[in-house]
Amino acid sequence: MMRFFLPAALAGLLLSLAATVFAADEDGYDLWLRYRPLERAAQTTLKAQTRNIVLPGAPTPTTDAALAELQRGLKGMLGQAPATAATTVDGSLLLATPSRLPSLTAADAALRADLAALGDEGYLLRQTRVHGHKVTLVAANSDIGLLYGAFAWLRGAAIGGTAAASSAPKLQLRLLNHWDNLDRSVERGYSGQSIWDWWGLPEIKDQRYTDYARANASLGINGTVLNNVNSKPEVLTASFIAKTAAVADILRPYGIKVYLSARFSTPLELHETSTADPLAPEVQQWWKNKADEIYKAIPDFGGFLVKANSEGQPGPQDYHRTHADGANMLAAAVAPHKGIVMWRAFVYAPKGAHLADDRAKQAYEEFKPLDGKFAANVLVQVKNGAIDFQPREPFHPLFGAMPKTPLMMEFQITKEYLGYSTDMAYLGTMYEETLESDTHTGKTVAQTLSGMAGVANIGSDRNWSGSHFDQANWYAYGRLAWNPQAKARDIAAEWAALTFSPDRRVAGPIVDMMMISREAVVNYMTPLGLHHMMGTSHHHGPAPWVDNLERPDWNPVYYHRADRNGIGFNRTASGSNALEQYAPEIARQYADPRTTPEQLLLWFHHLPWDYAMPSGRTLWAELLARYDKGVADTRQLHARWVALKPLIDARRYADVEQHLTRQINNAVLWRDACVAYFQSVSGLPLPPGVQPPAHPLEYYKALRYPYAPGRG
Ligand code: BDP
Repeated sequence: MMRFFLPAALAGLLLSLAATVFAADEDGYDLWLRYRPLERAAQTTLKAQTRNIVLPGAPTPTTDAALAELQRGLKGMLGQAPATAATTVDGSLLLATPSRLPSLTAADAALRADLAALGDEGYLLRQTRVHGHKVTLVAANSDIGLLYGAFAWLRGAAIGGTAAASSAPKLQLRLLNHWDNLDRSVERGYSGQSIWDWWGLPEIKDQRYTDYARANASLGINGTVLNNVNSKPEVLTASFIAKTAAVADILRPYGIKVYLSARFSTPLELHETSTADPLAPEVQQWWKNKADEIYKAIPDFGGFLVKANSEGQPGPQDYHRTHADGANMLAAAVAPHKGIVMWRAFVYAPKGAHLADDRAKQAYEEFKPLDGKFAANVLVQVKNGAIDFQPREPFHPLFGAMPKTPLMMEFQITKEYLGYSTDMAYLGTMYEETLESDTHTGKTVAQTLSGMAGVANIGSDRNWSGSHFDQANWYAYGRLAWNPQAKARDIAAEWAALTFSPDRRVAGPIVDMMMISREAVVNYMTPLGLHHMMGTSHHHGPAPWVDNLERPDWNPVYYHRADRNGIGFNRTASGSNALEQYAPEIARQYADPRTTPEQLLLWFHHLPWDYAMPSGRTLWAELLARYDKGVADTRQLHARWVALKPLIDARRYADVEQHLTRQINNAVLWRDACVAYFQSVSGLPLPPGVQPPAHPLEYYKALRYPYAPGRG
């Protein structure tokens, strides 16, 4: 038998030709809903399963959305969309609920039981026989369940997933939080302007709102807070209620409720009351009236999100009332309409009030005593860690500590502290790490939750999230809000296959890149449990030397506490004792540096520079090695991407390549500045082989970024 060997260069050329034929340039607008043509064999199978689409019963806006999505998806994948029909044939795609098609479950007790277990929003997908015909069944108990099922089925069709599945959300509240201002700027937004064009609303409704709804429904997100937690009173005036109602009308068919961030002092600032004291009857009445007004325009309005007595925001403590007094007053206003209040636990003591000796302890100290004191429709929304969305934090001690209060997790999707949308950091691994942490109260963090909120990274950029890979963080957040026990790697694999290609030569390496990316950022910014060393106010770039800000706990030196003798924050009993806020098992384990996970070492301990690390290196040498690893892994990300060039469309390839080049520069900047600074403090020489920073410390200290994006 003769064999032909292609010269490597020719093979490469053919590969790239093939890729260019299949991979037309893309700008990222389609997200993971690309529906690109399938290979012939897959098309044949899929065509046989979609001879027509049948939806028994009267259509609703939600089933219209499901049918439109199926037709859009099938047209993309097969070249043409099947027609909808009234009756099933062999090969129908049938969408049915028990009320739309009573015969579906009437004679099938097993299916009835399966469906009953899925609740209002779940769905099941199955190849089965209905009315004597072989069909693909998408079944649910509600139209929203059908829509979710349609998206899940399309996902499987696009990447060759299983034909049979059943799924129901584990959390009832799966929200996005937009930190979007009414002038269209976005606090900590790195993807253009706000997608909400408040000025144009309610008349002008961008097509993006519908595509936003589709993307979120495809993940099962069922609520969105439209405006910044640092809220303005005007958002609750009649004209903004009308604008909000217009958005609500667009999102409703997709199962997404709208919510607003409410400023606690709204009635006072609008000059409609003489105080904002939550116990004052005029204030209580004002909020009741306001809720009635909102619900008249938006009957399914979700409720309020509130940031109170934190970072200068007003709140009940201004009137010597508690967070519970404030939250319950608002809760009473929305309760008759089935609304909820999400009250944030991200608190800072206002000036002059009680200030914990360690900022990490503040929220627990204020909220733990209030467990059991909140009204039934209040949820306390807790950031994943006790400081503030750092590249790595231990889980917040409030998880597991408030058994009588429903808690929501607040994750940040936008990467305020992880390199904006310029650096690649797949957050699925970070979310997973927090969610699967054992609180030692009989539950993992995930099991303590009633809901999840993700601070959105969505903006007006063509690719929505500022970079192609930041779309993955929106995706991972949504999938984990649906199932907090899902695995970050599986989610990455699904996203990569949908967003780039199911071809294993593409999706495999991309998943590997994603899985190392966040740890790379941790290493080049804040290794070994260091935290909060970013530039003042904009939070870009290294600034471990900053020591002159108004509040001690705004200064990086407060957090790393490095001096000639050592480094780290002692949060054990001999220090701030923040450890005491965790379950005794954790407190005991973390009390000793030898049994503290290395990745959190300097979060909990202040250690001498010559402390012996398990690696055999001194702490000083280990710190340097981590910084170097961060840079090396970032170079790896770039090299791996370059190797994928023949398989990625030219436009997205170039875009990601430029971001990764920029990331290498950012990693080197962080590494060099931190090495220069910590060396100036420790006075220790660099071990042999460790490269000195490119510039003297003064150079890094003089860097300024007055126009960094996303400032609050
Ligand atoms: C911090 C942000 C700030 C937010 C605040 C919050 O820097 O812009 O307003 O969180 O969550 O991380 O309220």
